[in-house]
Amino acid sequence: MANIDSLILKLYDVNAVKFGDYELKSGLKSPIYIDLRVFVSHPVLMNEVSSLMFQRVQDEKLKFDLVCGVPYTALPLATIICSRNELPMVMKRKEAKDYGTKKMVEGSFCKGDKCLIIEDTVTSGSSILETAEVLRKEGLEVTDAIVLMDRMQGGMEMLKSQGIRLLPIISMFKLLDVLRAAGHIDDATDQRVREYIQDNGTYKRKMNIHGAPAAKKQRVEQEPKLTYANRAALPGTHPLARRLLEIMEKKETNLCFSADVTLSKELLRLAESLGPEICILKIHCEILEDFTQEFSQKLKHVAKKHNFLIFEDRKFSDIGNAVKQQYEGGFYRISSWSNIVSAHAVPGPGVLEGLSVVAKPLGHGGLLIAQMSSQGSLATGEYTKAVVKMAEDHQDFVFGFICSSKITEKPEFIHLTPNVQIQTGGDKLGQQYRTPEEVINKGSDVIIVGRGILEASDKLKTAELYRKSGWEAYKQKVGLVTSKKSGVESASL
Ligand code: 5BU
Repeated sequence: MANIDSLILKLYDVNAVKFGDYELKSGLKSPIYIDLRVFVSHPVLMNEVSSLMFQRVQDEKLKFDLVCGVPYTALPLATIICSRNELPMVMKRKEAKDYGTKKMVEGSFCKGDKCLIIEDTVTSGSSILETAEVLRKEGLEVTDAIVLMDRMQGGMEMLKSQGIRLLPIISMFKLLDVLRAAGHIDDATDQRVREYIQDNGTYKRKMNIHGAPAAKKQRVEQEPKLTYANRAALPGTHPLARRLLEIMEKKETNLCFSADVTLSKELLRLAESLGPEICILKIHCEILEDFTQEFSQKLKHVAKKHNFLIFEDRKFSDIGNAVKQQYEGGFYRISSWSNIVSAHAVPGPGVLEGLSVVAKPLGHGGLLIAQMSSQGSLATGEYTKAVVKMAEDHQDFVFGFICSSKITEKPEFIHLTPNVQIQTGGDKLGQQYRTPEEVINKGSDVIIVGRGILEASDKLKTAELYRKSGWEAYKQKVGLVTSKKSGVESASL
């Protein structure tokens, strides 16, 4: 069925399916990780899944009086199915209330009513069975369960032995077929997962994402962290952020070089030599004594050649009408050469509306200043929260923040942090420095380094050092660690 194929691809796009070397809380190893909890953030997908589930109910001509979703992920799915089709629902509690009625099942029902179970993923079948047992204790009858994804690890057989027929929408083999045909997984991964299923989930071999022996045992205690590439693929990611994340992944760099120099010739020379090391070149055009449009065109040319983005750190902070003119006109004509600009949130949303009129047709994007690295900055606490909210309301223009640490969990936003030097400390004018590792570990994505590179005698070597240290910190953070022994990458998620 074509719509199942397209659903599988969408699940992959929203990171509900991942491949790697996972060790589940149960201790079981798995080369595939399925997490359908992300659904709640994708209403169109939720509707699609709910429709397919209900279609299956109709195809099978199932007879029932009530519907119950297994908490938590299947609860919203059951709700949509019931609401759209005007079916009564009951809810099973995770724990009995310790006061009042101590009920385990909420809703109205009569003894002998037949209850259909809805579930998102089935591995062993124990979650469905647990729900069924509670419902049965209340006098309800349970004979059927609809599940979106069957991991084919014995759940169906186990449930059958308990009198429950499992009706899956997607099987693991179908999932592999579609992802392989679309080029999302290679033959080796496909084979590995199939072997895993055939071993019935008792996957004992130690392996990593490349199939080589893993250097050390790593546990999955929580949801895997998203890589830059994963985030680039999210549907809510701004096109410019997507481009940036792809550049970062391709060039293995999260280094933004801040070239605060006064002569255009020097800036071009630095861009040319450090270009391969960086994902963004940040400038303050007003610092240049000899800015010309010819220079800006040359800079664009170098940026294209070395595949980095140009960021004019203009920190726009006026009313919409003024910033619009400052951005596109005047002496600098910033919008004609800069992919990214920064803005303060102080004036309110008008500043973003003014900038976005210019940026949108050109495919540019903006960063909001949510925190500042200078001592005594007022951009803290409630102000920072309000900046995040403003960004969320203007995602067609704002794709990230200048900040000192992670300020939102939304993976489509990129965090860029200035004040980075390998040696900590500060300058005499209130700047306070932190190391690349510290910054990346605090949840930032891009390190902005200026004088740490500019003041070094060998700028290229120093830029390379910053790039490597930022990239290593990122790999550690997302679990793509390089084993010193084997030099092999493994996912520790
Ligand atoms: P440095 O030489 O690495 O200290 O340069 C830092 C750059 O980042 C400089 O261009 C500042 O304008 C910019 N910056 C910053 O340092 N701190 C901030 O909070 C913001 C920008 Br916003």
